[in-house]
Amino acid sequence: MSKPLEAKPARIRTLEEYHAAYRQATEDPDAYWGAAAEAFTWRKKWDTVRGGEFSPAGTSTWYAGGLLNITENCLDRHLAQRGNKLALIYEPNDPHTRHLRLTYRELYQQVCQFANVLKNNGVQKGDRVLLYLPMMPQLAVAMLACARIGAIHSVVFAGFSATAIADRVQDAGATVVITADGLNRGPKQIPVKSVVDEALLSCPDVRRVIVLNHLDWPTHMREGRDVWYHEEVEGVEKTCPAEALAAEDPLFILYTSGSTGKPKGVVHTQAGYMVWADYTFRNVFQIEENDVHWCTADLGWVTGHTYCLYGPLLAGATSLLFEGVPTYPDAGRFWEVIDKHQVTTFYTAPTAIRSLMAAPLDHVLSYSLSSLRVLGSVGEPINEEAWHWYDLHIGKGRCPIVDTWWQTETGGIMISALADVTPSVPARAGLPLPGVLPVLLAQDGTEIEGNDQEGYLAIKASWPGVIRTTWGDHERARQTYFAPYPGYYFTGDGARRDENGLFRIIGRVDDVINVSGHRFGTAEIENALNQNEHVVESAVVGYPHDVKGQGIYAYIICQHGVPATEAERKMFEASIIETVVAEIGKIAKPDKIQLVSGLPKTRSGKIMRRILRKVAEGETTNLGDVTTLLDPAVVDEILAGKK
Ligand code: 6R9
Repeated sequence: MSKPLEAKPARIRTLEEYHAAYRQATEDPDAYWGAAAEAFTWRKKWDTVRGGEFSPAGTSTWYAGGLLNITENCLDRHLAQRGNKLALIYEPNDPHTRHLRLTYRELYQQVCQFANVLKNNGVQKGDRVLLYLPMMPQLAVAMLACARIGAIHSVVFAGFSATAIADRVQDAGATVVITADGLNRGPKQIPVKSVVDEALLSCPDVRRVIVLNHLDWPTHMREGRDVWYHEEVEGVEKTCPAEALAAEDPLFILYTSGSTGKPKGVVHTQAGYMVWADYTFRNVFQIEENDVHWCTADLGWVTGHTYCLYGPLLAGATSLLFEGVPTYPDAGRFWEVIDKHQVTTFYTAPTAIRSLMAAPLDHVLSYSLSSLRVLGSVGEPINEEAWHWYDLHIGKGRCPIVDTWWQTETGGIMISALADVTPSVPARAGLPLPGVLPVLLAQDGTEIEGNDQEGYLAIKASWPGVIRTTWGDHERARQTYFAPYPGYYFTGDGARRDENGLFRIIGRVDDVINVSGHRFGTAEIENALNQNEHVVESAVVGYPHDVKGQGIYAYIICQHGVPATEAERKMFEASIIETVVAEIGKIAKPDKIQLVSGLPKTRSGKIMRRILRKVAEGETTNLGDVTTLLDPAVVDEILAGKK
C-alpha cells in the first residue's frame, strides 16, 4: 500500500470531508486557507490571508506580507526526504531515443545552475523572460530558474508565429529570450531559433537570447546577443540562493485570448498560485507518494504550468513530460508511454481522446494500462461518447474520471470531481472545489437559484489562484472579468446546474472559440485575416467539429469579389491561410473559408454573427429574425455558397 503523499491539512479523503471542507472554506476562508498554507516553507509568514477587493476592482491579494520562493517549496523542501525520488521523467518524441529521469536533487541542481546562468547574463528580479521552447526538460528547468531569482517567466507555445512572439515580447517588455535550435513534432523537425530571430527584428529591447541545443542543428547566432546555454553553464555552481519574494510579486505572465483585441497577459503571483496549484493537484487526483502523473499538455499552456510542473513538484510527486504527439509513431503512443513508465494519473484533453477513438482499437488493446488509477480531462467539454470510450477502454471501467473545469485566469482547477470522493458523471464537471463559489447569472446579473437551471457561470468570492491583473493594463482585467457583474468574477462560460447540483459546462458565451482546447478570439483571427492584402473584411465564427470540438469558419470578402474560377479561389484561400499562419501560427488556421461578396450587417453596421454561426453550424432554415438586416439578400448568397 502506498501512503498518502503528505498529511497536510486540507487533504480531503471522503465525501463527508469534502462537505466539511467546503463549508469551512466558505464560512471561514481565512482559517481554511491559512491552514492550507502552513505546510509550505515561508521566509516570513503572511500578515493577512485574504485582502484587497475581489470585484469589481479585481485587486484581490492572498497571503500579503508573506515572503517566500516557490522553488524552495518545489525543490529544497523535498530534498531531505525525496532527494532521490524522481521529480521528472522525460519521454522524447522518438520512442527509440532514450528517455531521461531527474531526481529531485538533480532537478534542484539543474535549476540552480540555470538560475546562475541567468544571473551571469544580467537577469534580475522582476525582469521578464520569454521562453519559446519545445517540450524539453530544460523548459521546466528554465521556468523554475526564473522563479528562483524572481524573474517573471512568460512561456509562449512553440507553435506560435514570429509575429505572435514579437507581440508578446513587446507587451511584456521582455529583455531576455530563451529558445532552442529546433523541435521535434511527430515525424517533423521544425526550426525554432530562426522564428525567434525573425520576431526579434521588431524587438530591439531584447539584449540576450539563450539558446539550448536540442537537435544539434547548425544555428545562426547573432554576435553580442545570442549565447549557447551549454557554453554558459560550463563550470557554473550547482547551488543558488532563492530570492525571497513578496507573496504578491508576479510569478508568471501567460498570454491567452479573449473576446476583444490582442491576447492579454494573465498575471499570477507567488503565494496564492502556489497554494492553489498544490491544493487542487493533490485533492483532484488524490495523489499518493508512488504516483506517476502524466499531464499531456504542453508547458506553453496553463495546464502545463499548473499540472505538469508546479502542482506535481509542490506536492513532491513524479511528473512525466512528453515531447511528442499522440499519433506518432502510431495511435498507440500514449498507451505505450503509460505502460512504459507505469503512469498512475493521466490527464489529457477531449480532442486527443476523440482523435485516438477514431483509430483501430488494437492500438489500445496491445497495452495493459493496468498502472492507471485516475483519468482526467481538461480544456473543453468532453462529450458523452468520448467520456465512455475513455472510461471503458482506457480506465477499463475502474478508474474515476475527473472532468476538470478551469481557465488560465483561475490558476488551477475550479469545478471537478475529486477522484473517487465526489461524483463523477459523464459530461459534468461536477461540484466546485472548496473555496470556489460558482453561481449562474441571468443576463441582467441576477443570480439564478435552484437546480436544473442554466446561466452565465460566475464566481462569487475570491480564491487563492484568481488572476491578479493583465500585464501592464489592470483596467483591461477589471473590465473583462470583474466589472461586467460587480461582486463576481465573470468566466465567459455558460453552464447548467443539473438536478443534483452538478455543474455542466456548456461553452463560451463570448466571442471566444475553443479549438482543440486552445482559445482564440474571433476578433484576433479576423485581425490576422485582415492583414492579407486581398482581404477587405472578414468574420470568424466557431462551428462543431468532430475531433477539435470547435472548428474555425471564416467568411471573407475579397478585394476582387467572389473569385470566378476554382483555381483563383484556391489561390486566395492558400494565401489567406498563409497569412493566419504568419500572424498567429498553424494552430489558428481556419478549417473552412467561404468567400462572400457581403456580410450580414444591421443598419448600424454591426455584423450579425448569430446568422453566420447558424449557417456554419449547418442550419439553413431557422435563421431567426433577419428583418433588421441592411441587405437580406446577402444571407441567401451565403447559404448558397456554404462550405
Ligand atoms: C484550463 C484551460 C479555458 C476555457 C474555459 C472553458 C474551456 C476548460 C473545461 C472547459 C468544459 C471543461 N474549458 N476546461 N469546458 N469542460 N472541463 O483550458 O484554460 O486555455 O484558459 O481555457 O476552456 O470554455 O473558459 P484555458
